Amino acid sequence: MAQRVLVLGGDGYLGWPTAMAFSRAGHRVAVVDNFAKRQWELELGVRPLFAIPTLHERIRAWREVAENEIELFVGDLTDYAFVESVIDDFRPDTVVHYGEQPSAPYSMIDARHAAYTQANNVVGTLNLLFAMRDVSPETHLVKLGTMGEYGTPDIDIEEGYLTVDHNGRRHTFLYPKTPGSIYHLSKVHDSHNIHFATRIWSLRATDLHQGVVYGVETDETALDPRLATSFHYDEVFGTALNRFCAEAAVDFPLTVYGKGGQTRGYLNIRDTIQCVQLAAAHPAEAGELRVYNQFTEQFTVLELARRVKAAGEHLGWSVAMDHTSNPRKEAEEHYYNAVHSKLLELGLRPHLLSEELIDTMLLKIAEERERIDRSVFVQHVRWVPKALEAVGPGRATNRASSRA
Ligand code: USQ
Repeated sequence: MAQRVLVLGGDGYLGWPTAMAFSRAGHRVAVVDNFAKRQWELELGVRPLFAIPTLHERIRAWREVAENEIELFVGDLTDYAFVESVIDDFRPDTVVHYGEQPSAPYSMIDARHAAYTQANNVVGTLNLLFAMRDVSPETHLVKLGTMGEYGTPDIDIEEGYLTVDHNGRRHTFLYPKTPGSIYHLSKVHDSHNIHFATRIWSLRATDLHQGVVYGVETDETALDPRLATSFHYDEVFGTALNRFCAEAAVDFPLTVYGKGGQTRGYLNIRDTIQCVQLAAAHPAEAGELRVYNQFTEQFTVLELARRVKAAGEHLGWSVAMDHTSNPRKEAEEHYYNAVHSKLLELGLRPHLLSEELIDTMLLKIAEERERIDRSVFVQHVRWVPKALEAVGPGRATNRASSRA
């Protein structure tokens, strides 16, 4: 059934392809963006691999190519009046919420970037929840959360909830979270706020705990170069496999952080779109927060790098691999077993990572080789500043006692 779908963050890597896919499937679509991502790119001196026209131009190109309209609201989700007016005007059946600062490294640059990330993400989502409560309580929120909310606990990761037996009694809680960055923490805060809004105001929500996304293309971006998605390969906005492919394309040693045993869930950008469409087509009940673990396969970063190296060599390229010192503080060898069955039960048909798929990515990226800036593969954002690493964990205490 055709829905009114509002995509927050409609100018982004996932938001734009999602908006086109819903539009092509016959839904009425509007996008919201404040172009903050374009500002962060200017701030850090990075740009997407493919030249990305303005959102207004992309919408015009979509009208021309697909003969479909995508409506546009320009504004900031941290401005409550703006959010309320958009919800009131458009009255969405589904809100797909990607409108957040998505990078872990960006959130770890310094106190200002950490505070910005959490304020932007948490307040934006909070405003949305209040606007839904007051204006459109039947709207289904499809929120992009992250697998990184769980961290890497030494037990199996369930799909959102964990039942605990304690002193002879039993209760089901949101699965405990041990996130690894200030950005991932912002998603944890969102999850708790959304849980609250479903429990107290009977809103309906699906929190998609998404793994690391890779890919350069979807059915819709492939229709016209002006519809390309905003693909990043730099240290701050690029994700692991996308970076490795761009590095291979310019003979830059693949940047495996530390031992490379870090295991995460991964999925193709085409599957992100499928998952979001499945969630929208099967809305949550009033008062329900569903959590779906949204990924299709688990890999260590070393396995990914080896696969990219093999695919590159198959194309006749020389591909080196480098175990660089890990700029992050994270387990480099750990147990990881995350359940991910609910989206498969809804009908997800995964596009798995094959050598052919990596070849296709490598060739598509290589077409834009001239635009790749090698200097942004390493941008030196560290989870623990070098000075602190040198002094060790006693530093805070020493400082406090010397002040006392
Ligand atoms: N890594 C490398 N080399 C690189 C880049 C990353 O070894 O050049 C490692 C990281 O240390 C980490 C793993 O690869 O262990 C994944 O890192 P990533 O940068 O691909 O992904 P991450 O920072 O976790 O964040 C990305 C998205 C974020 C999303 C998240 C899903 O930027 O928006 O929430 O993936 S998840 O990882 O499941 O939390």
